[in-house]
Amino acid sequence: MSPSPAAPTHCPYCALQCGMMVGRDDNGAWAVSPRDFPTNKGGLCRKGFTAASLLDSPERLKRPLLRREKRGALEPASWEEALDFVADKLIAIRAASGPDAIGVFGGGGLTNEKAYLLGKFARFSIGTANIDYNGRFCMASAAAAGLRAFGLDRGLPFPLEDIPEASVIIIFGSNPAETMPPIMQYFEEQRRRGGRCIVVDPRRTATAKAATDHLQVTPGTDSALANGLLHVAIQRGFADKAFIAERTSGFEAVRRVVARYWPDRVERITGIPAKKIEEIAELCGRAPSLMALSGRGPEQQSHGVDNVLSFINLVLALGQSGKRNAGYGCMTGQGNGQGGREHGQKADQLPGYRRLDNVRHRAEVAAVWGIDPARLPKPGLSACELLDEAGRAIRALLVFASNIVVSAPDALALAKRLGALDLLVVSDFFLSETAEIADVVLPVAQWAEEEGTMTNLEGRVIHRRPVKPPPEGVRSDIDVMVGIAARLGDDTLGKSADNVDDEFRRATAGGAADYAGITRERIDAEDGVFWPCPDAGHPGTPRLFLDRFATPDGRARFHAVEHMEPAERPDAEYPYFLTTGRILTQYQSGAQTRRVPSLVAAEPAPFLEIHPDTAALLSIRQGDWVHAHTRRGAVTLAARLTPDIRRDTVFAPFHWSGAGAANALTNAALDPISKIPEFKVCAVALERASAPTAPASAREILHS
Ligand SMILES: Nc1nc2c(c(=O)[nH]1)N[C@H]1C(S)=C(S)[C@@H](COP(=O)(O)OP(=O)(O)OC[C@H]3O[C@@H](n4cnc5c(=O)[nH]c(N)nc54)[C@H](O)[C@@H]3O)O[C@H]1N2
Ligand SMILES: Nc1nc2c(c(=O)[nH]1)N[C@H]1C(S)=C(S)[C@@H](COP(=O)(O)OP(=O)(O)OC[C@H]3O[C@@H](n4cnc5c(=O)[nH]c(N)nc54)[C@H](O)[C@@H]3O)O[C@H]1N2
Ligand code: SF4
Ligand SMILES: [Mo]
Repeated sequence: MSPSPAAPTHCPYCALQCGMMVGRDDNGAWAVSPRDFPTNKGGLCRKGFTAASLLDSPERLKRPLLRREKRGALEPASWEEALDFVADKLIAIRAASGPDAIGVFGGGGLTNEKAYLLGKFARFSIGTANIDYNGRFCMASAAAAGLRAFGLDRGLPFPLEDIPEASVIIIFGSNPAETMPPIMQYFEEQRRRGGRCIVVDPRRTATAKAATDHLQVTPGTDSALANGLLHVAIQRGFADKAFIAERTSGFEAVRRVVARYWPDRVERITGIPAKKIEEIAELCGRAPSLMALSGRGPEQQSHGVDNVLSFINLVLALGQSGKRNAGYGCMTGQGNGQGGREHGQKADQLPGYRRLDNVRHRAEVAAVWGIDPARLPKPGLSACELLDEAGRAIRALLVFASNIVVSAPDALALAKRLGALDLLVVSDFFLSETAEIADVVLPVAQWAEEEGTMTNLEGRVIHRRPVKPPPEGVRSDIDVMVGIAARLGDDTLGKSADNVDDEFRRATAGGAADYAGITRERIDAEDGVFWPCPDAGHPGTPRLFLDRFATPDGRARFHAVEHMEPAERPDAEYPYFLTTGRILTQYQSGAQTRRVPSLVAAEPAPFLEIHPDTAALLSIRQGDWVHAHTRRGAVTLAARLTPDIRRDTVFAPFHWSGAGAANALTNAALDPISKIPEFKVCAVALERASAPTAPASAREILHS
């Protein structure tokens, strides 16, 4: 095959949405080359570079698979048979148990148009209230905190180009050097200009090493740290009284609470020396411009919303919000983690960041759909609650773009719940671990075979362009939804799908996340357009809150936060903290990146990071097998000794399944507001093991 001209598009993976060219190389294989786009400035990480190799992967699903007998094997089926099978079951379940017995689970990797249509498919075609998505595992705490404090949730309220302009940046619980490598260009530039960058993380990560300061906190103590910093800053007279009076409300309660977080006490909670807390507070207090950026570290906790709010309090009290080159931002995760949470695949939400419990919002969306607002269901169950009801109130689950068997917390319990369903349907392009246990697997097109828009971590809407047609036998997620809807008696979803670009933008018009003016032509001409952008003449909004916050009175709101312990703390039986997260060369559940040979070669197996002193106490040497167990499950992992982690903490990446699946260990304790699970903190016991335990696949758990 001869090389084909490369076409411009974006990486399928993370929220940076790096620009790339995709075409055939001299050997006829699909290949990626970097493209100069404002987010990545020509940079790409190894995952992005190798993404196109999966387009022609021999493991690609090209025919629907059907489990005709409950305990039988998955066998090839025609599309007609597979969709008929799904629809017949759904109709029977709906008749017996009502529409809410059908759950829909979406993903932050879906385009805006697909996320929009999935919400309509669930609420209108099926009529269920119960749709939620994997973003609930991701930035739900930051989103809830942003809504509470600023009246609006957009990951970063400013473009990346503002980062180098900030004089001081606090990165709390994010490791972009591994999770978004090209973004480091902006932090490096900030340092070159003499800025200070403080990383708060229990591990001395690649990001911490690139920073000027590292605060190696005890897991689960970010809010105590933020309260301590604010305590010192107020005591030293750095509170911005004019800003607080003019642009905020609720400061007094925060002042009272943080008065009790004197540095010695905060040192005892966080492990950060009081002197260091004073130094950093002074630095923040004097900073001409301060940014605080959060990642999943403090967010994926049972007090995730409070953790974020406590840093927002610091930024607000110092007058470092609602102006250029300053403010709080969340570094969103998945490719469309941002857009995916704005357009209706979240349990409480309608397109345009509208709310299902708001009468006006319901009427606006119902008008676009041409239905009576009463036909819209009430808010449904959030992701973990939905999965917990599987096989109980939820009888059927349709999964689009998530590999929950690997990525949800307390995975062994989840596998049992999924096994109790009457019907599990998975739409994917690979036989993920979740697809493996499904009753029906529907093979769909990949990123470079479809067109749509995505919204990156800055709120910049970008254009995903098709580079090649999908392989024969493969359909799109949209075809799947339309095919099922039609069999359920809804012929209108097909019409919506034909004009989904247009209908989607109309459905957002007038909402907080207004995309009405964001056409693909504009995106191409302007390197993306920032929402809100209500009409064709509007320039888009790279910077939010400069004049006013998005609350009804225009003021940002303080929230007094008391530091609270995580749901589980180390004790005599389970003496260490376990935290989980990511490594550079693997993506999420690994369903994609564990199928890329060069990434597998780089990091072939899961491991456990452990401090050499801790390892010595347990007679564990480099590379030894370690049996790690919690109140929920046990795994065996190879020990990776590193002085970069706290002595009381171990770290496991969650990209693998089977015997090394980190989520067999994690705690599904939820934040009461965001309903995010506590992936980042639980208590674990460790012992040296002589051999790895046999891998327990979800399929085996189900049938044991
Ligand atoms: N290589 C790679 N890149 C990715 C992804 C991937 O899977 N692989 N996934 C994408 C997605 S969906 C997301 S959400 C982002 C996530 O991006 P990040 O938020 O950067 O990733 P994590 O590794 O989950 O967590 C960040 C850090 O939190 C720290 N941490 C743990 N507990 C605490 C705590 O109590 N307090 C503080 N302050 N820190 C703590 C961990 O040590 C870890 O270094 O990455 C995106 N990019
Ligand atoms: N222990 C622990 N667990 C975690 C986390 C953690 O830090 N620690 N982080 C959590 C976070 S932040 C996240 S975002 C989740 C992510 O976890 P998952 O939701 O499992 O994310 P992926 O592994 O990306 O799974 C996406 C699946 O959908 C497929 N897919 C991709 N794009 C499409 C598409 O357009 N259509 C369809 N139909 N399929 C598609 C992929 O092949 C893959 O099988 O994991 C969470 N789990
Ligand atoms: S940083 Fe994210 S968007 Fe960029 S190439 Fe890597 S995975 Fe893709
Ligand atoms: Mo995420």
